[in-house]
Amino acid sequence: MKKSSVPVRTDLRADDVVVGVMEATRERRQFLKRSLGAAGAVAAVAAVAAVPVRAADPIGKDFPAWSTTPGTPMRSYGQPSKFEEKVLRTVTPSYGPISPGTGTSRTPLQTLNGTITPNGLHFERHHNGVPEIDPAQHKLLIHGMVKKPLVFTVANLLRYPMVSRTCFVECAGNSSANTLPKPAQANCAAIHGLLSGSEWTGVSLSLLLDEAGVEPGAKWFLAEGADSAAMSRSVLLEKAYDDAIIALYQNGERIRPEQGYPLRLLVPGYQGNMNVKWLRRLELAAAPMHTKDETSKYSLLLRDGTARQFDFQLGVKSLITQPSGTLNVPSKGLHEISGLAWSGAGRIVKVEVSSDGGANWREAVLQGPVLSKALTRFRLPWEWSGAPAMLQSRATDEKGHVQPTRAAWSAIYSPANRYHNNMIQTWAVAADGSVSNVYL
Ligand SMILES: Nc1nc2c(c(=O)[nH]1)N[C@H]1C(S)=C(S)[C@@H](COP(=O)(O)O)O[C@H]1N2
Ligand SMILES: [Mo]
Repeated sequence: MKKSSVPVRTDLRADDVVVGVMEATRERRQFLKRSLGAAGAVAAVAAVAAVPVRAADPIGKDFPAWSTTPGTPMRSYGQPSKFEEKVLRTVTPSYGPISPGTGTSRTPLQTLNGTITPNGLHFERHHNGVPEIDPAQHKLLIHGMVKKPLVFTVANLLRYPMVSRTCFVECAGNSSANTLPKPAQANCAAIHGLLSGSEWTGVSLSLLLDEAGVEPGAKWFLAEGADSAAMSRSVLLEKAYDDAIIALYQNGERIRPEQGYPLRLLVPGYQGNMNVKWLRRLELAAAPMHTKDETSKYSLLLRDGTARQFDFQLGVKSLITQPSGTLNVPSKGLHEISGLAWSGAGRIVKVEVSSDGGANWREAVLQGPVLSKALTRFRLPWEWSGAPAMLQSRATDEKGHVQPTRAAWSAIYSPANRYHNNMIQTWAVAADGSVSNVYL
């Protein structure tokens, strides 16, 4: 005989289950008896469908309206619940009327969970606004030290075999607020929100370069954007043969205008800046080009007064996102500490959490799958006694890099350096549960 398909409720006390089910069953039976009398089977089925069958709600007095009335129809592009309308990017003011699109908007890391950033909440960093590019007119040129210069239309590129890379994109200037002398009292988005994680899909750069035929002696390529900032960066050719792609899709749909529509260079684990959006040109060369975006900017100022240029890879880093700055711990007792860890060098192998400012550490659980150069979620139960606490996380990657303390990081870089801040973050929890950003 076929088994009943009615799910067994295990979340209610035995009394509730028995009473609840019986009530509903009894009323339904009485109702069926009444309506079946003269009308016959077909009419009865129609009547059953039209009249709410649910009479008593075991988890409240009456069923809420959404359980007793039909829902809204389908729509061709979905939106988040209206109750989540406050989950937004933090937009920093633009640099003024000359270029209103220059600036950043930041991912609300403190209100998200998991490891993938919804496309509408991916952080933005534009050096001269978002261009509106017609994909039918956009072209990508590959030239310089190649046997056969090639021009690709977007339609051409869409015909190539594709691969996906699940990885983070982090601006080299992320967390720069914490390189300033005083800790900003702000939330995770404001301090660390130039960080997002996505699955990017597109064409392996090596495939396109092989088609153009790389000349011996070529060691670098210049990547140039089609925006009016003409973002241009020199990248070592090795990266093209490692994991760089020309990305066309972001989390399954075509890349958003803010992320580089119709295509961007994706160099997993490298400075966000090098993921050139609205990509229009790749020029192969024997040496780097020393563009404005890699001389005056995006090179690292060191303690000894020199600058380190072409340091592409982002360091191992982690961050507790819950609880975090301005998010209060509501009560004493059990909470889950959760956050993100990532490294430009590969996989995260360990995240340790301290609640006493680094005196003692406990190993957090890493949520799988743990992917190379991707955001990794860590979690750890935490019993809060109500006493003031100093929460920290410290990540280690598969190459053995350990996230530095503020002191260790500051020993390398000039006080004027704002890039590549991967130092350990400290969130102070006060006795009243309020969380603030502190330097330790
Ligand atoms: N063409 C172009 N590419 C660009 C930029 C830009 O302004 N123009 N900004 C860069 C910077 S500084 C960063 S951090 C990343 C940000 O990518 P996102 O806006 O998709 O988050 O894009 C990079 N690529
Ligand atoms: Mo950036």
